Amino acid sequence: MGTTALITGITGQDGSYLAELLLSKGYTVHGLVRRSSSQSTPRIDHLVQDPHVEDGRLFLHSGDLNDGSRLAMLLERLQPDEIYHLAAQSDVRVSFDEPEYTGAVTGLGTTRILEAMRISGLPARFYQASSSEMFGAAPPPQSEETPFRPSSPYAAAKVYSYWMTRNYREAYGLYAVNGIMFNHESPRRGEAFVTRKIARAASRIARGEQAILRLGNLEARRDWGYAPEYVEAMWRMLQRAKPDDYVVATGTSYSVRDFVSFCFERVGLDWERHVRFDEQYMRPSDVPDLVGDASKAKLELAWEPTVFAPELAQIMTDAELEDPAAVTVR
Ligand code: NAP
Ligand code: F7E
Repeated sequence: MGTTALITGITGQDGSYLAELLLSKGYTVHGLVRRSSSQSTPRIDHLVQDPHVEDGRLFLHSGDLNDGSRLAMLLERLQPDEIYHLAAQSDVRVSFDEPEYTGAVTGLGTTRILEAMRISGLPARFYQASSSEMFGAAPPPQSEETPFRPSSPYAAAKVYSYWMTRNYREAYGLYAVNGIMFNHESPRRGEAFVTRKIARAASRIARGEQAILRLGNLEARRDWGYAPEYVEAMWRMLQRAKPDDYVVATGTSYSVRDFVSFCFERVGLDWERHVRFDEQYMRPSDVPDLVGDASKAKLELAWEPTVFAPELAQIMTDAELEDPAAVTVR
């Protein structure tokens, strides 16, 4: 029997790339999908086979992070060797509008899975999708040793999940790790996140389908990497003999303004003629500058990024230009 993995958040950006990676390694992959009135699987439709075909290795199960008994039942039934917990309310701006919901899903959702593991005695390895947002106002560069100073309900919920993951490792001996991932993007990035919003707008403006791009804080700096490379780091973390926590980042930082100029340059336009400031995209508090120090991941996981923000902007803009309708399935 090969290795079996459960991915929560399989319909999201990272879940889709991770499912591809694990299937390519011969895994059997189970994915948690929450109920929706419309299809939420466009990022993984190319992986889903007819359920009647016997040699399929990808299986989808309905379930929600708010439903602990369903999560416990699925763990009991599927007996995964590895659990990649990627599901979350992941939009920082939305977390200011919906702080209680964000805490219930992004925070308590993690505890529900860890507790189901503890009670059942399931010997699975657990990956928690921790975030550079947890560093918040802490000055760069940020490493595993940097104290957290969360600046949003999302970040506070992720800090809670980070410590619950560590607590279950230290108190109960679970194999549970935190990947502290800095921003990572791709053509599959959700359309509300700033990189995708910019790449999409640059391509639409170049095609004459849009006139203006409205943005909030152009000065914020982020350490932007390429999502397919980051899911490789997640997998490597769970292959180590001992569980530990790792920062995953490029070590470079660019402003939102820089990313705008990269995308508009790609389509041959002067961004200053098309971008307008819009107050509605400002946050009650924003993280000013994130730059990760991923030395530990380099040393212990032999993981290194190869795609940096200028090339990432090109990849994302080109994908929008080629086939905007199909972009989320690339
Ligand atoms: P994403 O595209 O927003 O995907 C989030 C996933 O969570 C989706 O599959 C979503 O399902 C699912 N989900 C949300 N609420 C749920 C609920 N109540 N029950 C079950 N599933 C639920 O996020 P991503 O960019 O792939 O990120 C993956 C994880 O890494 C997240 O935890 C995120 O917070 C974290 N993270 C991301 C980054 C980054 O730069 N991308 C950096 C650090 C950490 P639907 O498809 O139905 O919405
Ligand atoms: O914002 C600024 C905004 O929403 C980046 C999530 O994956 O990464 C992501 O969180 C910056 C912020 O990502 C707009 O104020 C300006 O300073 O793309 P974002 P994020 O907040 O960094 C972390 C690591 C995660 O863990 C999260 O899950 O861009 N910004 N104007 C804007 N942002 C958006 N979304 N839209 C704008 O119009």
